[in-house]
Amino acid sequence: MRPKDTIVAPATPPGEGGVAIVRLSGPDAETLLAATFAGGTLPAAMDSHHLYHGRICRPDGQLVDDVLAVIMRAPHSYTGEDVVEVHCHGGQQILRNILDLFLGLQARMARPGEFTERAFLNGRLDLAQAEAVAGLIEARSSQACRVALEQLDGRLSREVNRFADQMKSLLALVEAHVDFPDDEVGSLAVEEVTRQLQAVSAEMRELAGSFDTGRALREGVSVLIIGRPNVGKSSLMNALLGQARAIVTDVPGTTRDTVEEQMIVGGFPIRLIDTAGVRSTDDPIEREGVRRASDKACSADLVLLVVDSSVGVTDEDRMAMDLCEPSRTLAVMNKADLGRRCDRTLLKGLGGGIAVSARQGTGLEVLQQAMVDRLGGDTGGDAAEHVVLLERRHRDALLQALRATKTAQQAVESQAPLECLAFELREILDDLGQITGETTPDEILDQIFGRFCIGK
Ligand SMILES: Nc1nc2c(ncn2[C@@H]2O[C@H](COP(=O)(O)OP(=O)(O)O)[C@@H](O)[C@H]2O)c(=O)[nH]1
Ligand SMILES: [Mg+2]
Repeated sequence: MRPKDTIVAPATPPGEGGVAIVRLSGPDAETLLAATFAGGTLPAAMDSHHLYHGRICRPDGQLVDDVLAVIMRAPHSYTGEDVVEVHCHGGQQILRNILDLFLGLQARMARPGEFTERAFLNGRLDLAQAEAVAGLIEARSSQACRVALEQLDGRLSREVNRFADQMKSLLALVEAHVDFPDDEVGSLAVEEVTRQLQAVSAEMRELAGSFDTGRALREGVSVLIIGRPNVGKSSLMNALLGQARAIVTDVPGTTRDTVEEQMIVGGFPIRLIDTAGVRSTDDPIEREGVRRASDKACSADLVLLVVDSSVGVTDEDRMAMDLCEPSRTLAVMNKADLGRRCDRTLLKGLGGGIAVSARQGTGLEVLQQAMVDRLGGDTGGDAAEHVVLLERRHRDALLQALRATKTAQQAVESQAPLECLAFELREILDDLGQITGETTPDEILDQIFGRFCIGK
């Protein structure tokens, strides 16, 4: 299964930079460096994992670039094969010249994700860890980074392997009964089997549920700003973002559609969405905006209901309030600089009403903390203590395993032949193995690694 050819690709993104890195992996990596490198230390004499200064030259001796080169000899490299990295100047043409040079020798251009695929095939990483590499590269917030790093460190794999180990010992027990029904194995303790199946499915269900957090980390949590016109929704959005994105005017009804921006709060990526003011209106375009706002209020992870602190809660505010699900809503009393005429008891259950002034920038930190606390219930807190699934594929494999666990339980309860139970236990093992890559079909592997960037 070990690939025999040597692959090459840029490991740094396209564009200009101080340094670009060309990476080679495979049995000829060192030979290829030896054929092109001129310096004080020749590749054969280089220590593994040490950087050496020299020049990359064409076979006719023509200089290509002044570089640093490193050999990471098998098996102690990312791919488990001989890996060479050439650190050249970060220019597009230089990079192309060096790539062309290696391609003109025996190297082949790597497919996307092929380095990580080789690491997986050579047993350097399991599949969940390999996917974590992509998750880490894509991570856009500190929490997403942390979860991906833990997965790379094998936290998810250990958890999944623990479930698999339990199922394996159960299977061994059941198989012993199938093979030697009259032997000294003792009668299969039905209650014990049921207990173990229940325990493992409870844990698998919890892990599968953590995908909600993982998805929030990857895609961002949606926070919708809602309220009647002119209470300062767009101003609040701008104040939170610290930049003028949404249009702010004195004329009620300016923000006719929704405006979306990204920000990070408490390590969580947030998609902040400004909406048209909620009110009854005859203008069809504005009505459409209001309709979209109420649609979004239903699907948002968190709603910021803005009221005008200096005016108090009006009938139109109540219209907006009616669109909100209290457990996912925080009331914000904006324009606190103009005074406070708001009856806070009306905002009870909506976080009590947090006083801010979008204009003066006061109260924003308290609001951000309240947002984190609200989101933390099903995101932050979870992420810190438990394993979090980042991949829908992992969640689906767990759900599949859960279905097989249920069938296994039914087999036990209905006293079906033990072969049926053994069959379901093998199914569970197969499903769990999809996460770590033991049982993942080749075409799925191709899909997974195909999503990676070139050079990873
Ligand atoms: N005094 C004061 N005025 C504000 C504040 N926030 C917004 N405004 C003003 O209220 C008006 C409406 O603001 P805008 O953000 O467009 O409201 P929206 O219709 O809810 O999006 C503008 O004139 C803002 O300058 C605030 O905190 N204090
Ligand atoms: Mg607006």
